[in-house]
Amino acid sequence: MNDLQTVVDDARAAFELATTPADLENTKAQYLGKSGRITEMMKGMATLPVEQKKTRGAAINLAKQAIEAALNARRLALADAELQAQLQAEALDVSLPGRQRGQGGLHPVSLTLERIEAIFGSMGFEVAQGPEIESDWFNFTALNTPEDHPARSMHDTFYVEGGTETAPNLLRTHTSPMQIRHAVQHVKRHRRQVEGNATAEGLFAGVMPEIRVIAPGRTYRVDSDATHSPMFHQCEGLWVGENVSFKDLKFVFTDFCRSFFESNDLVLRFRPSFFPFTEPSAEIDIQFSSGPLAGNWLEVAGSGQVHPNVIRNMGLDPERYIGFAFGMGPDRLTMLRYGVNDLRLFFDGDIRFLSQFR
Ligand code: 2NL
Repeated sequence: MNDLQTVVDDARAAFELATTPADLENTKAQYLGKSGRITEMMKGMATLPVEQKKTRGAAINLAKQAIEAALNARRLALADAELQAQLQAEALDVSLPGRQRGQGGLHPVSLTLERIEAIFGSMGFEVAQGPEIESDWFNFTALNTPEDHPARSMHDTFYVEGGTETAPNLLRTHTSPMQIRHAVQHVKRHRRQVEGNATAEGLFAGVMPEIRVIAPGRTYRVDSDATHSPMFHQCEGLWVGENVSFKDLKFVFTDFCRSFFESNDLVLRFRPSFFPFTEPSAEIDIQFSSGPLAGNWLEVAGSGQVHPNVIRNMGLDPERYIGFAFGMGPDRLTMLRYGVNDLRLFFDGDIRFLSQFR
């Protein structure tokens, strides 16, 4: 019977050495498999006399049961170890601080554009929209810009493929074309309404509602240094009616600047200037009475009374309709408002800079 005890001891030792379930099942085959040691011993009984067969068979069975018990115990132990290892590997440290969700925010120039829209909105201005790829007519001709004006050269303007009498072929150099488009639509709509009411006592048969609109957006010029970016923002404004004068421009723009900079004692200066689309024209400077920029005149916009040719290109009679327009740079307004000294910071996309405006 000693040989049986040896097999049982060997099996127990071998099972202990198995470190994975697959390992264990291979080891099992060496004892309980088709040609395993227990199976071989059973085959070996064939030659024994009947009496010995009984006792030998019973003893082998006991050994087999002992091996099976050891096998099952080891199976459970390995499964448990495997589970423990998995739990260990997937363990969560619930005491660690959670991962913060990054909070987005508007770009500083977007904040300025929203601010401009809100202030002019409160004064009854609509916000125009329009394409960034424009035609020569809307960008230059309609705005009374002469054929030989330097702004029209390849050197100053980004031209794109194509371009015919009507097809768009340049990146708009200012947002004025949006105002021309808006004005043309405004005038057409009014004419349709007048025609529709021609026989009835028309609500619209008389005076055209005033054109009062701002045009914020991206603009493009061939220019790049510390104070110029090939893409920059502009916001223009236009107010046209039968009796809109330079004093309205002064009031509207003063009110705007004081709201925008939250400074009621801010003063403005209108300096004579020239633009092809306005006559007379003026640069607008502002001066703060306190703060780091106090006492300096800062140029913030160009402006003027809309040129008669431009009024005509809107489809209106310059003998009857008159108005003012202005154009300013939201990028520069943002720099002034927040004390930013390099324009390029707005377009580098550095999160350390941008996150300060959240
Ligand atoms: C500047 C100069 C200006 C305008 C823009 C304008 C638009 C229409 C008709 C007439 Cl539809 N004028 N825009 C007028 C004067 C100046 O901008 O220095 N902008 C940053």
